[in-house]
This record gives sequence, structure tokens and C-alpha cells, in this order.
Amino acid sequence: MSSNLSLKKLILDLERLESEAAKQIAEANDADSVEKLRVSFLGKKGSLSNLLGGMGKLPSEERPVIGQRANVLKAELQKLLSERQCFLKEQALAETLSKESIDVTTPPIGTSLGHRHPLIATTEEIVDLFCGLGYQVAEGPEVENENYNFTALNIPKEHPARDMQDTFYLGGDLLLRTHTSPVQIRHLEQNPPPVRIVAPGRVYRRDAVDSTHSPVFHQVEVLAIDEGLNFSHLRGTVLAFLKAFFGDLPVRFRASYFPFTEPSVEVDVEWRGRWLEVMGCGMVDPAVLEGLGLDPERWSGFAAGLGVERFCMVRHGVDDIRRLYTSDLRFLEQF
Ligand code: 2NM
Repeated sequence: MSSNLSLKKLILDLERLESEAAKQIAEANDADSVEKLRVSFLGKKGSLSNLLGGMGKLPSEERPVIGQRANVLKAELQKLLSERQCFLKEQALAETLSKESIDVTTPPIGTSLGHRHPLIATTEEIVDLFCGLGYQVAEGPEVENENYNFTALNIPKEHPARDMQDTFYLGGDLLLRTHTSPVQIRHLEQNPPPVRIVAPGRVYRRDAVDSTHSPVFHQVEVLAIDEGLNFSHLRGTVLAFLKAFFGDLPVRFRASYFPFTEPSVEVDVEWRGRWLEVMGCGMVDPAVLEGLGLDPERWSGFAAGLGVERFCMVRHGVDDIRRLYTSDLRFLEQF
């Protein structure tokens, strides 16, 4: 009878423990509290161990009844504890996510994208404008020979016109090109007209350095060869290009001389109250066409050459050409 009483009491205690534990677990609000509850209910010196300590007083046939119930209770509490732990974790994460936000437009720290050099950007802008008029890009070597750089361009040996473009001679008949015109000659040798090309690149002159001169600079040259091309086509092309690059500024054409064009002109734009020379051009001299085996009675064309540095300096108000070559980031980062 007494053992029956203790059995009932033990079962009641287990049931009370279960409901009490379930209540406290449901009320635990952080991971630490849940862990403390686990220790206090299921730990070695916890409530469940304590209760089962009283099992020794039971007759041996009743012990498995309690043992089984205790195991069920233990499993049940473990399940409640880990569910609560999961729930709290998820709740904390949801709260963090709702509070914290990432500004994806914030500039990165410590990296800088950089940008094109102003000279390259100007070259590309000029080339793009001519591409828009149907021209194709042609390129060639910076180390040239006398024939392509001078003779084929109607500048024979010993002719005073060679003095206008003194260059760096590399031995033999090799030299650094003084303009990109040799690219046009090479192109015409390989491609019969009609031709419309634009030749950007680095060129060399034996010049002393000052605020407007450099022994290395950049050119874009333009060439159109076709049947029936005349000075009006040259004028219209130059005006369309200058309007696209500078906007609607006054433009004037001045008679000039180049060995490879006849007639030849220099082109000025009025910029901040003064006339600025921006390019040279003309109708390709019949002697140049004949040298290429083209009949000047059938083919005619125009050519133009411009200095990229001048265009870049006018566009951005740069006062000294040397700023474009010294790679001072305080200067370059303004573009
Ligand atoms: C200029 C001015 C005028 C020019 C001529 C040629 C070629 F190859 F067709 F003969 N290319 N570029 C030329 C004409 C260049 O630069 C101021």
C-alpha cells in the first residue's frame, strides 16, 4: 500500500515537473535561459534526477513503470528545449535583418576605378566622330622608313620641306614617323579606292620642349579618296566635325602650304575671343596619287591632320602641354 502511494506520488511529481518545465521553457527569452533550464531539469543534479532518486524506495516491479515515464518525459523536455532554442535563434536573426540594412550605393573603401587619360579620351572622341561619318580606323608602325614618311608624300630627298618635319633618325633609312600620313599611304597600297579612313597615333618631331611643343605628340589624320571629291566635300566634312567637337563656333579657312596637298588650308576656330589654329587640310596632291599608281584624272580626295594635344588643351583649358605627360594625379584626377 505504501509503495503504491509512493508510485502515485512519483507519477504526480513527474507530471507536475512536465507542466512546470513546459511553462518555463515557453517563457525563456534567450539562449542562456534555455540552457539554464536544461541544466536545472535534466542535469545530473537537476529536478528529474532528484525525482528518480526516490525510485529506490519502490518495489523492483514498479521501477520500470517510472523509468519508462521518466524517459518519455526526458525526451519530451529535450524536444521542447531544442525547439525553443531554434525559435529564439530565428527570432534574433529576423530582428537583426529587419534592423540592419546594407546601402549598396556606398562607394567602396580603398579602391579606385581610375579612368582614361584625357589624351586617349580626346583621341577616341575625335575618332568616334569620324566613324559616325563612315570612316574606318587604320593604324601603322611608329618606326617608319623615308619612303613612307617623306618620299611617297611628295617630299623628296634634299627638298626643303623635309626641314619642316625634322625627326629622329634611327640609322639606315629608318626614322620615327613625323605624322600618321604613312599609315594612309600603306592603306592605299593595299586597298583600292574609294577609301575613307582615320589614322590616330603617336608621332615624333625634333622640337624643343615648351608649353605648346613636345617631341612626342598625338595626331589624327583623315583621308577620303573617291571619284568627284572636291574642296566643298573637304569643307563640309571639316565644318561638321568641328561643330560636333567644339559646338557652334566661328570657323575660318586660311590658305597655307603642305607638300602633300594642293590647295592646302589651315583651319581656325574662334575660342574665347581669339582665333586658334586647330587643323591643317587640303586636296591630296596629284603627285601623291600618281606615286600610288592612281589616275588623278579619275580619283581625287582630301586629307586633314590635327593635333590631339591642341584639341584636348582647348577643350579642357589646359595651359601647358607638359601637364599631359607628367602623370601627376592631382592633375589627372580632375578629368
Ligand atoms: C595634314 C594636312 C594636310 C595628309 C595628307 C595625307 C595623305 F596621305 F593623303 F597624303 N594624309 N594626311 C594631310 C594633309 C595632313 O596634317 C596637318
